[in-house]
Amino acid sequence: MPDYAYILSTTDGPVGIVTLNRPRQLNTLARPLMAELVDALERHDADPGIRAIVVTGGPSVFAAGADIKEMADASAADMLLRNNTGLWDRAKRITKPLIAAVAGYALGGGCELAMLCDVIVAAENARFGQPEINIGLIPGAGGTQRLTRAVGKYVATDVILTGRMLGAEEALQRGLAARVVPPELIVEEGVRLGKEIARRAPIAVRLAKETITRASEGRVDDGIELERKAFYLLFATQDSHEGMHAFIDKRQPAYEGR
Ligand code: CO8
Repeated sequence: MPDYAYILSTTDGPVGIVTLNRPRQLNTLARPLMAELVDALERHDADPGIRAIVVTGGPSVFAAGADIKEMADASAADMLLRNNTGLWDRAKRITKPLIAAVAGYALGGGCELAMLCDVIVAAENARFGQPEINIGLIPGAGGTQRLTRAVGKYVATDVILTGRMLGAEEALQRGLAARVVPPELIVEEGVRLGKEIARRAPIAVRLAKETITRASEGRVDDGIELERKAFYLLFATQDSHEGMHAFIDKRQPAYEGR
């Protein structure tokens, strides 16, 4: 395994363990961290000795979301060109079961990372949320899609429009988390689940993951992905601002294709 700066990547028997390891920044998902995470996932995925992969931040914090400082001065075009979602797309192509072992905050992109996994084990101190609305944004890495499918439209709307957090018990009740354990046992429980899966026939496990993913995600998020990028990009055009101002000024817009 390469020498990573922001994560740790280890194994325990047939289970790969990737630990986000920037706790002082609450494991914010800055691009370099995401790049390392995806690299480690792909290496475990390619290793025939590995049958399941645990993604965790250890017993205190999972991840407080995308790095707001990295995004604060970005234009729509910057966001599009950075193509950070490309890293998320690569994570989605991992074929082995991903187990999110979540303790502490899993907010914004952190919650989205947990939901990109196939199963979520939560510590009693886990706090799930999509608080982007508080900074004038919406979830950008699948949160509107996956949270809605996990907990239903009405609870997801409550959570996404208010930014409120779900504790571990509520996450369990609502079907977001599959199990709850004390924080000090969170990694152990993730690995235990990984080993349980590892005893099953690998090809059956792989196909089960693929078919469950199809059931829960279908092809909808492909469309949403495209919509999001298109929406961002339009704010970088003169025509969208011309159109909005023309509407407000009650005049015909003069579009120039720029
Ligand atoms: N980005 C950058 N820095 C952060 C973030 C973040 N998301 N969260 C925390 N930090 C920093 C704080 O600025 C602080 O830094 P410093 O010590 O230098 O001042 C340090 O981490 C500790 O944070 P706090 O002092 O705030 O700790 P508290 O215990 O008081 O609060 C909270 C913890 C509640 C987690 C609080 O930090 C918070 O609300 N954080 C922001 C959470 C948030 O809004 N997350 C969503 C971000 S947007 C997003 O995730 C969009 C995903 C889209 C992905 C698209 C991919 C292309």
